Amino acid sequence: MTDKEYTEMIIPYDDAREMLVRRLSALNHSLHEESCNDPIHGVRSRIKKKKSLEKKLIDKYLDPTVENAVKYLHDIGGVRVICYFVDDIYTLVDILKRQHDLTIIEEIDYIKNPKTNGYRSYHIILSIPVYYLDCTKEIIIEVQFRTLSMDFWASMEHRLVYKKNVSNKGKIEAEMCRYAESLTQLENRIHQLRVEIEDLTEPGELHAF
Ligand code: 0O2
Repeated sequence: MTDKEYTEMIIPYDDAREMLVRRLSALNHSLHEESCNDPIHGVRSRIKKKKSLEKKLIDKYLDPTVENAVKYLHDIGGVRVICYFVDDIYTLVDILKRQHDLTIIEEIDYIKNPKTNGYRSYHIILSIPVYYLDCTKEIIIEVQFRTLSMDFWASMEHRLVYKKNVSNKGKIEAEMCRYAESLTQLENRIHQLRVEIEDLTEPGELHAF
């Protein structure tokens, strides 16, 4: 695809990405008003770069055309939502699934079923309508929900080994897998602390943490 074709293709993806980020921010505000407990630590989003989009198509034995990108790639627009706790992720996913104009295309729960390398995250592929002057476009976006510790692990693993040719890969992967388990245990323990704190706190005092 040419640079011009790429630039034109990504416009609605960028609009959809921005709309979803705003929605998540509004959700965070309303959950804060309801329970004084913002579930979202931060949101990052990106549009896949032309080179990496073309590489992904070629890796799938497809011609790197705009048509193939739109038809076969679900992560041209990507949003990553970083939460404090695992149950925050499930709350947000449930709320998004109840928003009528969003269509859930696919869900992968790598939290209940982590990948063998230790990767944990909750992925949703959804389509969101983007309204233009003369038409409405349903745009597909990939949303990844992670806790802080899942994001820490995945960012490090992405930097060190994910889709990379490194020597000693097996050893590094095994070590990273052990760290994923340790982080899960740590996260579970911190979750228990949250429950203990909530049990000892009067409802009116919840804003204290
Ligand atoms: P990048 O560089 O982050 O964009 P797909 O690859 O999307 O056609 P697949 O493999 O079924 O289909 O999708 P999956 O497993 O849901 O992975 C999609 C994205 O999740 C990846 O995008 C990564 O961002 C993230 N991901 C999945 N597995 C791993 C993992 O083992 N380690 C890390 N660090 N991230 C992972 P990309 O395009 O592969 O990579």
